[in-house]
Amino acid sequence: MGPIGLEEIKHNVVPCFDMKGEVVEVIPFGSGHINDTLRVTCKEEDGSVNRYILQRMNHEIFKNPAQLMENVVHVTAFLRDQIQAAGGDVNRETLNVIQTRDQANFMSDENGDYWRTYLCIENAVSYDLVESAEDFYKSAVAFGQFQRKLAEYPAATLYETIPNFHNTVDRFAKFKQALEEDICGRAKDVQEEIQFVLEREAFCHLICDALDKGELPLRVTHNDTKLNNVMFDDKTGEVLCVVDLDTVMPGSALYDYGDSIRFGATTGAEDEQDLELVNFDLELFEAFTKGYVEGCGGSLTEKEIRMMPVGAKMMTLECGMRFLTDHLQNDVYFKIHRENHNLDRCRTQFKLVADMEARWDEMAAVVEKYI
Ligand code: ADP
Ligand code: GN1
Ligand code: MG
Repeated sequence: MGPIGLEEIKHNVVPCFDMKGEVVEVIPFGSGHINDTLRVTCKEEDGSVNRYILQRMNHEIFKNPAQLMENVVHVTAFLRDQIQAAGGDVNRETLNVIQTRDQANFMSDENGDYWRTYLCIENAVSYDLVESAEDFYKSAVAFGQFQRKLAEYPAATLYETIPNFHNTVDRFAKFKQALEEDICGRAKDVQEEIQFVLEREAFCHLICDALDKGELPLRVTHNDTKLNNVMFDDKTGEVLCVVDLDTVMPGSALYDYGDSIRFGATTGAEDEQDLELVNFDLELFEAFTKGYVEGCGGSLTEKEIRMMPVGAKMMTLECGMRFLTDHLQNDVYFKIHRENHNLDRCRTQFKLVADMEARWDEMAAVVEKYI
């Protein structure tokens, strides 16, 4: 996808959506690795301000934007009914799709780019780093509740927006293929990281095998539960909304649980270059575990809870492997902002995996408390 031109968007894309008022500002927004996100501010004649989140969907990653938007529209409608029944605020507690002026859920432009718009959740923030155990705990409750709210969702009607998204065995195979192809000759410089993955091939099977055998239940999960996909009220500090619904698909609760741990139960940022600053944090691990079990409201099975350390390590290893694969493939998947950015990200993930392995018994003891 090409670079983004704000003026062009203002004139060619924004007017296609049913936004209220005159456009006064269009600015880049957020720090997601996949879509291009903008915030559009409009002013009405009476002075009231309306804000929207406009996104250029990454259609190299999400091959079928129409199916993806169908998922999002159906899932958000389902959530909206529950929020309404509970007397909540439907404008702030779920994403709301703003249609185009001809009532479509997204549009494509002459460059072949796909666009969609959400109502901007007002007076809300998301965090790129865990600032307190309390916030992390709250995000855990929110992700647990999110999964619980979707427990009755007709899973068979959901499109798989990225096939095999958290199939770690498949991720391993794709990593090996990228290694064999080594299209930009980077493999020679990352031998230590490559060995780290190869030594853990057997581990990659644990969740896939348990799902195949029916030992773990398939649920409707979010699949991308990093902390910056949760919006907090900027005044009360309470969680308002889970965003980034592009990967809502059938999956394991361990994916949601584990992905949050990999991003949040650490003392360093995902792309920290000084690995001494990146340590697995057992206190944050426990805060999240407690919140997630509570948020799921007793719906997790004993096996799911026992396997939580596996989920945490699996999602961390898988993500590191995905960053390394992208580094070997010349950075075509995750957005990068500097040289070797994906390699830096890979290294933090592997540092966390190594820490988890060293503290495995302590992790097992923590989750045991919540069975
Ligand atoms: P990506 O897939 O690239 O991660 P996201 O959908 O997560 O894109 O959006 C990027 C960021 O934009 C989020 O982390 C969040 O901070 C912010 N954001 C997304 N949707 C909204 C919304 N409806 N209202 C306010 N902020 C939002
Ligand atoms: C991407 O979209 P975003 O930035 O919330 C990625 C996740 C990774 C994460 C790593 C669709 O999440 O799977 O875990 O980056 N999303 C997709 O930070 O691939
Ligand atoms: Mg995101």
